[in-house]
Amino acid sequence: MHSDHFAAMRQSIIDGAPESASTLARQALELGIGPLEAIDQGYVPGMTEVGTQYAQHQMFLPDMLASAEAMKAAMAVLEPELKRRGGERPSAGTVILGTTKGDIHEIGKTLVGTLLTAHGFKVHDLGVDVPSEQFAVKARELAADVVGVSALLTTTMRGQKSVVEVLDREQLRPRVKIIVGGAPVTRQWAEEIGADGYAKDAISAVALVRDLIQR
Ligand code: B1M
Repeated sequence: MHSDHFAAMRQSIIDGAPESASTLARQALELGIGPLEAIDQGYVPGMTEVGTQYAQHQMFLPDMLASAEAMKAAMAVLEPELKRRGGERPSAGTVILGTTKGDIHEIGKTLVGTLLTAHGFKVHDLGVDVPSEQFAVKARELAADVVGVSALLTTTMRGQKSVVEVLDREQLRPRVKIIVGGAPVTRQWAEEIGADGYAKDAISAVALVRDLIQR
């Protein structure tokens, strides 16, 4: 029904056009398009196309950066709405979130945090390029239930293994559960490094965290 609108959203990301991305996000809400629907069907496909074109050398680093800015402009409109729809409710648990050391990709991790917050979890986002030890320090300080580690580069995935090792060494496990995610991450990798769970996207991350806390 809204396919033209989704196509325009996708194009705003490919064009690296923050103003257009944010205007389209506002219009989407006015048209009754859900914020998650806008992200999934409009903006994320744009990012996927950018990644493909970058890999094929049809786009370069500054283009990818401009696309990320456009994505952030859209998210700035959609995130408050996602959180608002989640509403106020008692905390379902505390989650520490961050992207591994050496990795500055933040969009997917931030989306995971937004959805967790919208579903009643208290989220402490450590940001990007986070040393493994910092996950452990915050988990202890906030008596966290779950630590979530994102990695977007094959080279920084090993930072997820390092977080597992540090939390083991600090004897924070098994009380604190560890989940991992990010484009190159697989369930097999999660099992191999001894993480408690893997989520392929932000929606399944919410279900996974809920499941791990209730277990
Ligand atoms: Co980068 N980059 N990048 N980049 N970038 C990728 C990841 C890449 C696949 C592009 C490509 O070559 N096709 C490639 C990685 C190759 C690899 O290692 N396999 C790549 C590269 C090579 C690089 C640089 C090395 C480029 C260079 O400098 N030569 C460099 C590295 C910088 C660094 O981190 N040290 C770099 C830089 C950048 C920018 C800074 C320009 C920018 C990031 C800006 C920012 O975040 N503020 C950027 C971008 C935008 C991308 C792509 C195009 C898009 C990533 C994104 O935001 N996707 C990406 C290509 C792609 O993924 N198709 C690419 C949208 C987001 C919603 O999806 O992040 O996958 P995603 O998150 C999803 C799931 O993965 C999951 O849920 C999310 C929502 O559903 N998920 C989790 C994520 N984290 C989770 C955690 C969980 C659970 C689920 O639990 C804890």
